[in-house]
Amino acid sequence: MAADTLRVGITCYPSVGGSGVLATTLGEDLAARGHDVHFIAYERPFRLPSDAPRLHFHPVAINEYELFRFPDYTLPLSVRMAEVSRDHRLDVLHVHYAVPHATAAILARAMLPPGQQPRVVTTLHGTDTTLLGHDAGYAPAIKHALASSDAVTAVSESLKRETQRVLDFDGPIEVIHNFFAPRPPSRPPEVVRRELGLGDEVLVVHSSNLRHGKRVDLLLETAARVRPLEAFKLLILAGEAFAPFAGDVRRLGLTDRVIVREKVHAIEDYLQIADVGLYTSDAESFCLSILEAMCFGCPSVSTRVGGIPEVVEDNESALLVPAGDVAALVKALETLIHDEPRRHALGRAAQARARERFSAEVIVPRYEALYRRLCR
Ligand code: GMT
Repeated sequence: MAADTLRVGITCYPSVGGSGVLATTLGEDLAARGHDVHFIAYERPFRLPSDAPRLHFHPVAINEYELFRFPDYTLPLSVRMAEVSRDHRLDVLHVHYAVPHATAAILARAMLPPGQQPRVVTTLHGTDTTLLGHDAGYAPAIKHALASSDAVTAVSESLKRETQRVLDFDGPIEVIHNFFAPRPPSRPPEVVRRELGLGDEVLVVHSSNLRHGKRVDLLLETAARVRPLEAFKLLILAGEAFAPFAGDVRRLGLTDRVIVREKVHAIEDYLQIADVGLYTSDAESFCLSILEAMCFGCPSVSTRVGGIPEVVEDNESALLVPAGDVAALVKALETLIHDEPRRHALGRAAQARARERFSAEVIVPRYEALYRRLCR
């Protein structure tokens, strides 16, 4: 192994979600740069390739004992983290999302003798602060895990400020923005357009886990108020089942306007034909989905919340409107549907911004530098 090779353990939520996507992409990129990367989770992260050199996956087995009403993940995870750290002499354990990953990493480190302890890096992604940080049953444990980490990073300045405020945390937090490294689409654009039954409509895309904060109600209401309805189709790339919203689609007269694809792996196939992104969230520490669209020259209409104004500039690479303002969302979306030159200008600016600020080439060396600083 080369002297400058790092051995990095990564734990994330392996399901469809921004933090898991970011962690997986980071691991892939670190491996491509010659580092040894070990994923530790209850399931293989959904975008993790199975054949890449230097990428390893260590499953965490969870037993369900009759004795316990709720199965415990934190302890088996910490034991697996300690085993992998010891067996593969990890330099760094990088955990994405504080609960319970940071707590498990702190425990794993404490289980190992001093010479075998990895450095613990905790990356905050959003709801670990903005939701759980408000819960008195979690906040002290989150704050303890952050204070015990060797380094804490947040995916936006906005999330850093929220973490300081909500958790009253005064330790150092380094802001390292998210990045996205798109893979080449697996199918030509015309094949994907045919699959979706698209004619010359503008394709509006929304990609999320559909949780409450994404405000799918506002997303559909916005779509229903756009005129003329025939000018666009709305493609929803759903990380979770869309069934709970199917009734709203019918009620709003959107049945022939909305196309849904659930748990899509080859997201690039659809992003390559996307014209406008639509995001109506109440809160968002970064919004990786907006960045994913930017990488394909697709500008978004979005609410101006959390870290989104760090990702895009209003009127330059996106149109931002106040949270909850459906009339403003409709107006902005109609503008981009009908004004093709404006849409393309914003899209070009969005793509350039994604390359300059949020590419793997820019962001991954920041994590590498952090790991090296901690391991000196
Ligand atoms: O959006 C979610 O609820 C999922 C969550 C996650 O942990 O996957 O997303 C958070 O992390 C993403 C990656 O850093 C960010 O792009 C999202 O903005 C953030 N979500 C929220 O803050 C609500």
